[in-house]
Amino acid sequence: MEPKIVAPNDTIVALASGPGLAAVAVIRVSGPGTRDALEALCGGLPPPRHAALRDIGLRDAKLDRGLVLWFPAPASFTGEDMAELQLHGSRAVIRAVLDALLALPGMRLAEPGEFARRAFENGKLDLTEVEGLADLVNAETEAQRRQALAQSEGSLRQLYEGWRAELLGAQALVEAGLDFADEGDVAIDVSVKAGAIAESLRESIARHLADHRGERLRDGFRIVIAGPPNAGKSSLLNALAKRDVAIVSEEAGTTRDVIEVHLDLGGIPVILVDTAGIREARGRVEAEGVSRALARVEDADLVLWLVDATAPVWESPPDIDARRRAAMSDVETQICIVNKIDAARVQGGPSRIEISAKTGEGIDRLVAALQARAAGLAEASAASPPMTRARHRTELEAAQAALLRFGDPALSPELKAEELRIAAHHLGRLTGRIDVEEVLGAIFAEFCIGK
Ligand SMILES: Nc1nc2c(ncn2[C@@H]2O[C@H](COP(=O)(O)OP(=O)(O)OP(=O)(O)O)[C@@H](O)[C@H]2O)c(=O)[nH]1
Ligand SMILES: [Mg+2]
Repeated sequence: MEPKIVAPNDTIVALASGPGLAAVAVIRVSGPGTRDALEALCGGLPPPRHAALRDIGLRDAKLDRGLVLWFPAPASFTGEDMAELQLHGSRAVIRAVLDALLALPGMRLAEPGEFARRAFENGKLDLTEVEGLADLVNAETEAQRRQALAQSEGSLRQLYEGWRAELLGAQALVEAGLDFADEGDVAIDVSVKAGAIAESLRESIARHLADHRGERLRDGFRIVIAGPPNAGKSSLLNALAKRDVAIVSEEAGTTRDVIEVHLDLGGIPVILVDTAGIREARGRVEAEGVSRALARVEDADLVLWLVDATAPVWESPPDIDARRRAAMSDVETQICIVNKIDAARVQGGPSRIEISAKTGEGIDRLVAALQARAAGLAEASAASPPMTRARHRTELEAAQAALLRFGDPALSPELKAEELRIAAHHLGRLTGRIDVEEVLGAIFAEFCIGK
């Protein structure tokens, strides 16, 4: 990235570790006043990038003793002069040291995400790396950690910058073709070359857009439990969550709302959803419940269709137009489950799993099947870095639309060059090379520690 050096006058300070008691707390300082702050409170500058044990406080008022790290610009996280103080993690120590720092001229508390923002503005990180870092700070499962770490280290930046460079190359070719319009052969040659680049990019972007795994891994893989009333859906939710989340009763039509539980399934984040039993509803409230259940089934990554072994007929799942799921057709999207096998003898079937939510029989097998599916999801996304956010999808769709218009043979070379410029513009917005001011606030707010 081309570094845009910004030199705000104020120096920012913040507690970088979470609030609450801890053995050690970390306070970070960034900006031009960092050097003076270390001189005032830590007895001078330690050697750069080496931890030094120091008394911290004013000469006549020692506040704590801790490790001090000094990172002179530009080799720091933000690109500015920076320091880190590792203190004892009590509220009293943190308060006293923050107050002492804030009493220095030009020092103020950082806004949420302001360290990352300065790193971005100084060209230390591109926007996808900032997003990866925010995801890493917020990661809850192993697969989320892996994906966020790769993104924070530039996996998506490299991909998108590579595409943008190819687009700019194709644009240069088309523009060169305009200059050689009189020399027919040369003009045709460059236009064929540019066309080939654009076509191959269009295919790469289409493949990337069809891959929803990164977004699922970031937000949670949605598993919806659905089936006729009284099949034991809420009992299964409770068994999988290992706690009493949903009301269970022998009355058909107990669950009317949608109930969500967040689970870590072998490192994969899962949103497990319990729904109202699907039947001809009796009354307005139940009808609303059934319509919500159907909407969740439509939107699910995986449906667990549950039937009751003791029921005379086993209902089939509703025939739903799962448009979005069709995009992930390489992953199986439904598992049929027969529940209450403790109460009725059932004939084993090849494509279903038999369980008892009551005794726990078969639950291990179901969990193993869900884990295998979830692991497949995480593995596939390790091959090439997938997009992780709606923001990426929006920009890539706009780039793709421009590339499609570029492919129109009736388009003049001038307009073709313009379409390539538009596509490159959207890729530039992905990495934050091009004006993205309106999205920055929301991204940097994700760094709110301890929210
Ligand atoms: N014998 C037996 N009973 C079960 C089992 N699972 C659930 N039940 C019972 O079946 C009844 C219905 O269970 P729920 O979990 O409320 O069923 P549901 O599918 O959520 O029902 P609705 O919310 O009304 O659609 C309750 O009386 C449960 O105790 C099971 O594995 N074996
Ligand atoms: Mg229920």
